[in-house]
Amino acid sequence: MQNYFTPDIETASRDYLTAIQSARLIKMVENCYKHVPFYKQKFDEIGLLPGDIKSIADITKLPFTIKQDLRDNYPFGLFAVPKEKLVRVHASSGTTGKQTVVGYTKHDISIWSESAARALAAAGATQGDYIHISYGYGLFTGGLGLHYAAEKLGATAIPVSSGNTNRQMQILQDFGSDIICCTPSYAMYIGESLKAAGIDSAKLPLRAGIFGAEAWSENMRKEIEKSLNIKAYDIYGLSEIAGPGVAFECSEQKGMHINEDYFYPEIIDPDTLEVLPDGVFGELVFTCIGKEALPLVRYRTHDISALTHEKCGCGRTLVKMLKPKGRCDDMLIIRGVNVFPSQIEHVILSLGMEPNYQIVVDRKNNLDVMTVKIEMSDALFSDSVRVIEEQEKRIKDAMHATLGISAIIKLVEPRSLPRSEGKAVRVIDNRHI
Ligand code: DLL
Repeated sequence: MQNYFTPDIETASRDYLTAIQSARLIKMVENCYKHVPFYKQKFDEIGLLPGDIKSIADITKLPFTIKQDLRDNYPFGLFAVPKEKLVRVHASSGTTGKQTVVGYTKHDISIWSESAARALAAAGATQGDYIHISYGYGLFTGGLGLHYAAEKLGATAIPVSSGNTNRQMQILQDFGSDIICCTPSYAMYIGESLKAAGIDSAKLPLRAGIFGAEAWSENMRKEIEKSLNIKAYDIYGLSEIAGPGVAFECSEQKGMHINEDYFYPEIIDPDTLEVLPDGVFGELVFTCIGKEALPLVRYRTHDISALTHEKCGCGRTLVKMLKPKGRCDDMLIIRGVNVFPSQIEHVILSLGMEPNYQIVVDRKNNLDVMTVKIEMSDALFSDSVRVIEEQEKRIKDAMHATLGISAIIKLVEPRSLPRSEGKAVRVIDNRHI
């Protein structure tokens, strides 16, 4: 039996969806033109008037938006509503300490919660279920996103947040969580920890998990399903567009249905910017056709995916995106946190260190571990071990303050890191997911 949250939309005809999308796009473009000076200027530059957009098919006439546009207008410059209408802001990491700030009106929180509630329902959640939320709460959208979704569904949110795995295990047992939401790597870690503690996952009521915020493979899915004795569902989202719930997996586990009545997707060739047909992988682009506070036009996600309108066995007609294959920029996702190598470089240089460094990412016990190797100057190298260790600690603290996650800092001998004749190889990602 399929469990839909909004069956009228999730199983709507293509014509009906197109009509909704067209009406919302027209309204959104007018809103952007009137209330976001950045968009008015962009539209003026290409001679586009809101009246030129008559249906969703006209979307290709609109310009793209990129992350840098959000940074250039930091923090609230792209908001289309006055402060009084905002009820929440979230933020994700930026390159030089500047975050990407996103805002929501009451209406925006409502459609985001509805979108993520569809994800919960698709994973079989109903009223009366305990939803164990181990995504981080805070500026990151994961925790609060699923939290509001659980409440919207009428289920019970358990706001555990991330970390403290012993407490997670205790709650899983004592409260009898039915559905868990966290990053897939944390799910693997919880599975291992249960095993190590001699707790049989088959005896827990837990029956499903909703995992996203980072790329994960089919093999990881199998491992998680086995170790936690559950069915594992993928969920996709990004803060700029809403947060978790932009797209979600159904019981077919073959791609994620996009909430396209709110977030209109396109796949483009990242080089030519041409729109690509169904089934062809390229860069995923979203237009927020239902949002008030931050209505981004054709936002380039840098995630590589493909769309498919093929009929889905679950009965949903919402278009699906295939599992993201990676990114077309250099952003790393470490324990669910977005990290740009340029942020790390900024910290290193601001502390007066040499500009020769290498970032190594490993996965140990199913957790991401980041090591930053930095070459010492000859002067520092000839100093005592104690001075070198103090330096390492200083960099570690600064790195933690900027990135929000800890890294292992290793100061290495001068001229010991490999030199490259072309682009420097700054990142070695040993995670094979
Ligand atoms: O990660 C929102 C989220 C929270 C999604 C909880 C799912 C669950 P950001 O921190 O802005 O937002 O990071 C967004 O994470 O552009 C992708 O590169 C990556 N990502 C998110 N979900 C998936 C997924 C949240 N299911 C960036 N598979 C996105 C692969 C994902 N990558």
